[in-house]
Amino acid sequence: MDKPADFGLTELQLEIKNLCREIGEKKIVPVREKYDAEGVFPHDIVKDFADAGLFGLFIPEQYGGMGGNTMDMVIAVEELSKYCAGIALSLFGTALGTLPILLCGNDEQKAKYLPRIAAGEIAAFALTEANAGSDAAGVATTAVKDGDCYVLNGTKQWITNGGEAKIYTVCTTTDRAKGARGATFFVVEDGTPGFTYGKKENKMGIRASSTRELVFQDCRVPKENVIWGEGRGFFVAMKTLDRSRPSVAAQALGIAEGALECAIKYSRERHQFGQPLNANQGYRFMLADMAMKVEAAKALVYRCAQYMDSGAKDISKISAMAKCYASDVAMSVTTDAVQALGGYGYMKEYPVEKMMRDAKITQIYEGTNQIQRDVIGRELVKEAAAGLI
Ligand code: COS
Repeated sequence: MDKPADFGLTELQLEIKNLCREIGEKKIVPVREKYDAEGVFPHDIVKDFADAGLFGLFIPEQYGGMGGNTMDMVIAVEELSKYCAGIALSLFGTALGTLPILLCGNDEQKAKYLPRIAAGEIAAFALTEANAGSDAAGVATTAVKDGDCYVLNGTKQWITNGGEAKIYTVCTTTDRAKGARGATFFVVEDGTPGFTYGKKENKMGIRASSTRELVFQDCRVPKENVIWGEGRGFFVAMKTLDRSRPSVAAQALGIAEGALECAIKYSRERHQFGQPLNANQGYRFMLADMAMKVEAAKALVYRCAQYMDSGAKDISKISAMAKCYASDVAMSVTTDAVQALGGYGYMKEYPVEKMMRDAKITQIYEGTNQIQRDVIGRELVKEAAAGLI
């Protein structure tokens, strides 16, 4: 079912895959049910990720990482998400929090923060607020210049790795009247006076991941922590999301593959009417539909990663396509996997009900799938206007 060689993966990528499989089977599977039930952040497994060098996957070698190749990250996230999408999120939520520094930070910021992250320090990306989610330019957290600092006031909502991260990249507005052109990104470290944590969310899925409010009350942040410059925050966010969405796509793909594998195994074991379930043509049709969707999603997600790694700049459309398609597939395949296991699928003794709950968020976060379709549509219109279609 899983033939990585078909996609021309390098030796290193196959090694990453095997390493993640080993961590998944030995470390994640024994705890995933408990962490999901109790909503426990996986500190022990994050340490395993760090010891295995996985936090270096998205960091260039000069800052202590392994290179920062999108395909390497996709392989790792896909494999880990087969076992637990919530635990895998601690890793690529950190990549998301790192991307503003990586893509738009200056040399000093990169030298200061990237080696720490490569060594296993958790990072988080803070864009969303009560009234700014899909409307990324609607951010109301203010940053007002005061001498050598900016003073931040406001609340960020639903922040992945919130409360667990040491390094936060935070979108504010320095001039609300300017909308998208008034947004400014900062690096804010855990422990900065005036920066505290608010409500921890009780979620449907990805329950081993921490999702929490960040509260800024007269929080003074040095001007050196501005990323890319005042008024460029919206562009920092857009560039970041274009780069990070393939990880959500890989998470969704991994969830779907995990669910399909579970359904196929179950269909051999469970007997009804004197034969295994998979002896029924109607049942096989369902498995076939699931497998086709997974294969198509995999081709798109890998194509997206390879396109990004080719150095291409026009990545918004393919990134949105991969995220949108793979997450729709994850929702559909996990729902069918629950159906394929029947009553057992609905019970917690099999992992497919968790996979179905975990899949749902992939259609929502890092831009809802309605936003992804909007991004794809806008790019098509632009391409047509430029005579490319
Ligand atoms: N890369 C670089 N620049 C981009 C860009 C991208 N991917 N997308 C938009 N821009 C630029 C536009 O070209 C425009 O620049 P000009 O003013 O020079 O023309 C500027 O940014 C504003 O763009 P636009 O007018 O399209 O902004 P909108 O407010 O209409 O929003 C969407 C555009 C919907 C695409 C944006 O708000 C978005 O991505 N929303 C979803 C955010 C999200 O994912 N939230 C989830 C929580 S974060 S985990």
